[in-house]
Amino acid sequence: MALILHAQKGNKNAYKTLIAAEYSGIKVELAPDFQMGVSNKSPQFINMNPIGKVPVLETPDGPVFESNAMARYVARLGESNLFGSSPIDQAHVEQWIDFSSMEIDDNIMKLYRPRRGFSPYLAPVEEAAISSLKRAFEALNTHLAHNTYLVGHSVTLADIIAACNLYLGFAQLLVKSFTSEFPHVERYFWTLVNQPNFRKIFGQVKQTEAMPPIPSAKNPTQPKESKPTSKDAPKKVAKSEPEKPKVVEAEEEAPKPKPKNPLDLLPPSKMVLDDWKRLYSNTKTNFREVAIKGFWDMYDPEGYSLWFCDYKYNDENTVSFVTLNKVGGFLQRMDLARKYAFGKMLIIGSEPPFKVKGLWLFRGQEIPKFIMDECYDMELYEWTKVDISDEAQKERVSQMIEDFEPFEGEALLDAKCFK
Ligand SMILES: N[C@@H](CCC(=O)N[C@@H](CS)C(=O)NCC(=O)O)C(=O)O
Repeated sequence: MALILHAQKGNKNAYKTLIAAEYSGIKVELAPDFQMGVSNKSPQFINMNPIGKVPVLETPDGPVFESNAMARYVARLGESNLFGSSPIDQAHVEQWIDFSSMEIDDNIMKLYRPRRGFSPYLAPVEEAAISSLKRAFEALNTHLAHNTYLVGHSVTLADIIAACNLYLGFAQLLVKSFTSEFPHVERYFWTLVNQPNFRKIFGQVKQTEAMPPIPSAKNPTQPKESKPTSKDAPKKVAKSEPEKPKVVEAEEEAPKPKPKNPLDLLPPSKMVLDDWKRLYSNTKTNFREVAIKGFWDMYDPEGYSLWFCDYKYNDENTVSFVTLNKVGGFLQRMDLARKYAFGKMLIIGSEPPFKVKGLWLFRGQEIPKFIMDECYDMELYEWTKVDISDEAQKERVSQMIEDFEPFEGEALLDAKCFK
């Protein structure tokens, strides 16, 4: 029998239960016809949660309210390892759940509620919340510099709850100039929200480009919670919804027409990127003579450019699998550039700290702006355009494409290709 989740769509606290359910293999259905401000005021709802707040989870053994408790319940029902495998892991999972609730979510809500008109706006309160949030992000950033996940080597409930709390921040409040001070938090957040079990629930997440304006007396933001509309009508089963950006806290945005990518408007190139990718993939022997020679024969310096990249924080690459995951996440996030790019990323060294260096082929003469704007990893690298009139640079390109070892005198820990 499925558990019934009472919540309006887009409620990030309800997502904690839905994502935990994906990991645990537990069936959860959204209560039909839930209307914020109406359903949660009904006597039946007050019987389930005396404070009348959402979400609430209806189980065969009675209701559970408070979103962290609901997610814990669902995590314990299933077969998953969402609490880790030892008492100390469990303690750390609980530690990070409390940290992300009290140090992150509490401060995010102190920013969110006044900006959205749900509570009065007071500048000193906002300033204090920002400074507490920065303190929490600094601590989180330090932890994540050496850890892919909050606890152990796989997703736990702590990551699910942290991601849901960060989600509201990234989607509605925290612009790039704020989050870029915390590159490991950014990497962590984007890695999580792109995991299939998160993506099913969040859809495609986009970082906000601006803080909501401060509500003024002239232009107050209407508290949406008290004004249910037909738009609040819930979807039947969140788990099987098609993937699309989800709207946080029940707000709809009009779909924008998709502009053409400026790279599609460039003069045609004699180089066909897919032909090169095919040659790269299909060459199993004599790589230098076949693939590398083929690359230089095909390369069109007018239609494409080559770039070296160098990770700026190599001294933090002290753990091999964290470094590999970091590069893997970068390549996943480059998915948006598949039509316009080819890349090689080398993880160099047999001892930590590992160096991460790469070579990228981009359509056009510059690094495409949409990639710079949308893939935050780009800022973590120093980018240098390859001068192909310089034979030494050309040779370096060839070596990077063919995973030449030793590369600049060092062994390769791994080489990853984006094609
Ligand atoms: N600590 C609660 C927070 C619940 C909460 O604040 N819910 C809000 C919506 S996100 C609500 O129901 N507001 C309506 C109200 O205050 O009456 C949890 O994590 O479940």
